[in-house]
Amino acid sequence: MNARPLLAALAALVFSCSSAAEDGYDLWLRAAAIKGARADEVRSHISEVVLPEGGSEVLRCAGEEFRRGALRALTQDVPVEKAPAREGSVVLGTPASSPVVAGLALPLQSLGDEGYLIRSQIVGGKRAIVIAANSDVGVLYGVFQFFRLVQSGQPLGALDVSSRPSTKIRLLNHWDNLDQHVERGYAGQSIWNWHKLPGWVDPRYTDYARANASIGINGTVLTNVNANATSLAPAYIEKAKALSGALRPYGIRIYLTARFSAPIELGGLKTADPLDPGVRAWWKAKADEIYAAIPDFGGFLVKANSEGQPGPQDYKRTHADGANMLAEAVAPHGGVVMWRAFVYSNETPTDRAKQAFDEFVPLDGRFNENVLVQVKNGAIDFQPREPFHPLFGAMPKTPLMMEFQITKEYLGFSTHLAYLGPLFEEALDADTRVKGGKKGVRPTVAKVVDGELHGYKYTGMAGVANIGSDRSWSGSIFDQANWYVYGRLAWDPELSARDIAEEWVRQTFTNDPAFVKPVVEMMMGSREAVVDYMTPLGLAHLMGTGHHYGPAPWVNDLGRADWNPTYYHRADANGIGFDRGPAKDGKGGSDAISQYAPEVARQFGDVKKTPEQFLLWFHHLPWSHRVSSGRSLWDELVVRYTRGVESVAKMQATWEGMKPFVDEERFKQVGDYLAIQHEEAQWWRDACIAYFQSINKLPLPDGYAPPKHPLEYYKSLRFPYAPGRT
Ligand code: GCV
Repeated sequence: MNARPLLAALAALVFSCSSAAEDGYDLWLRAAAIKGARADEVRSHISEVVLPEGGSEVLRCAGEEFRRGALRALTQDVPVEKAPAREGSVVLGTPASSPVVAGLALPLQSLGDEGYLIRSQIVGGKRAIVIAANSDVGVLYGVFQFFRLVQSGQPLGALDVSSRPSTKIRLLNHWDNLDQHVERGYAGQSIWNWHKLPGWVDPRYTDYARANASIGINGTVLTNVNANATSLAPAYIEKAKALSGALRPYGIRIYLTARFSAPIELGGLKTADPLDPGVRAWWKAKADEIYAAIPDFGGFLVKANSEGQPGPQDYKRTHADGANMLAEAVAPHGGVVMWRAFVYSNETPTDRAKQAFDEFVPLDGRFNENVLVQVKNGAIDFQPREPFHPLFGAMPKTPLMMEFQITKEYLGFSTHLAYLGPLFEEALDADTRVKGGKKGVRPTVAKVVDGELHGYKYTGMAGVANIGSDRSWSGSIFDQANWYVYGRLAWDPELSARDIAEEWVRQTFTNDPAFVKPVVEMMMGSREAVVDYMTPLGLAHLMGTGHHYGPAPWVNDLGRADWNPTYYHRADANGIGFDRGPAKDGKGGSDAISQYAPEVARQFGDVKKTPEQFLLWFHHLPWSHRVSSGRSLWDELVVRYTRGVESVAKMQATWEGMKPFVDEERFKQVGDYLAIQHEEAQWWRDACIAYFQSINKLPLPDGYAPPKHPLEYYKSLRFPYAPGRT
């Protein structure tokens, strides 16, 4: 590699970036120049970099990332050597690529295919830091981890860090349409410019790949699960091939969504019946065609027989029949099929929360080895808070992938500050209490997903991306933290949301404790604030029709019962909440609780033992019901709604105090968005209180202000152009 042109380019990059506005484009990889004594310390540990000669594209990227990181941190390049020439060198490589690394006999075995080791040790008589792995991508991940330590002010003197991912497939799911509209996207248009591909490969794709690799994401589903068969047409395979070329050097594989009816729409067949030999042959040929263009294509993601999407049930076949047909097509190439469990039907007379379980549990053991069933964290739909999905733990013979939503469809789009780390952590840490898994392993959702409990061969996590064409990628600076925390937890579900928030804050803003502490605190409380002002005490799905922006708990006239907020809250003059306990005398609950393991079902079935945060998810209770604070349920709802608004006011005050630490542009954007959030939190509170009060006719507790407007005002609001619509 000729170092000079690269150096010149990197130097130009650093200096152009340092004078540019802080618009968030550089994400957590912003890598501010380090100053003072810390700069001397860092310099003493990275006086040169020892790189293997040649090597794969991925390894070359690891070397470039190292040099870029060093240049940004220290505003000077580090010399490249073949062996340590001076004290304080950093050695990168695998035993296969680097004779220096091979000579060190490092304990790499336990790191698997993607893990890394970072360690301080003497190499060739010189003090050094070694970043080593079994694979080139492991080295790349190690370099990113190293700069995480550098940029977050960690000591570098005695490093001994090793890490390997808990899940194999760590994906973003883009709900991006071919016309660049992003379903549930609040950050502009899709970054995939299908029209200009394959001729124009936007350099932004490389920045996207770097950002993802830096947090361990190793794949991306380019297209919406509400799929368009055109994405599998030859011209689009060429476009996807060009994209895969941009992402591959950073270890990112591409995946596509498969529209189940594609054999009819693209192939001109009369049927898409998964047991039809012609249909099977069509998919096999399609898979062969894709793999001929993209040899490391990851596979297909499928939404079938859900919200109007075609699927195997159109032919009276099962989800397993459909998934297995596609799995057979990609298996010879090492691909996988991710089949979504997000299915519910208006025609099915049971609680929507029960339907995925009822549909999929009987199919356990009937999926091919390379099928993963992808399950949302909760049984309804990415609400501000849901109990964990009862499918986790209930399909021991089928790999279950976690699906989180990073984009905030139900949590205030990109103008509300809501750090999702606590939401993800709460779901992953939930104890399913299922029996029969590996002895000694606590059966948490994380342990189901990472395969430890049931010994799955394939494991994975998917996050519905919040990325778009906005300069800030995610629609706001703080929404970048949600992309970041998702990636970090997909790598290691045991990490703490708080630690990850701190890591992100340090890299994105500053290491100054006067900033880090209050901002991490603010982030950690932010999701709970949203729960309070939108859906306290286990309420769910009270959002406006279609766009899901703002409150509309009164809506009861939609085409499908289970799209109406009234279906979820069931408020009447006597009480509120969804009874999911057992049915009594033909009346009462939906019995959704019986889908959980017996101990969990007992807890959720008992009003006194149900965690208050899920109270109205599982129980229909009188307005006068006493909650743990001693207040009536109604008073408690009002208190929580109000508390949510007050929490946002506190966030505003915290942010005001951060002015000395933040550049003008980011300070202003965050402050302005918090003002929008405050106004909208008040709107949520007032609209919900006005509506529920119109039903129960109860007075507000003393000292609590009435809604600012009459209910009719809130009902009259319309948002025909809210972003992200279907
Ligand atoms: C992609 C919710 C969203 C839809 C989304 C669907 C899904 O219903 O509102 O936009 O469709 O979930 O996850 O498939």
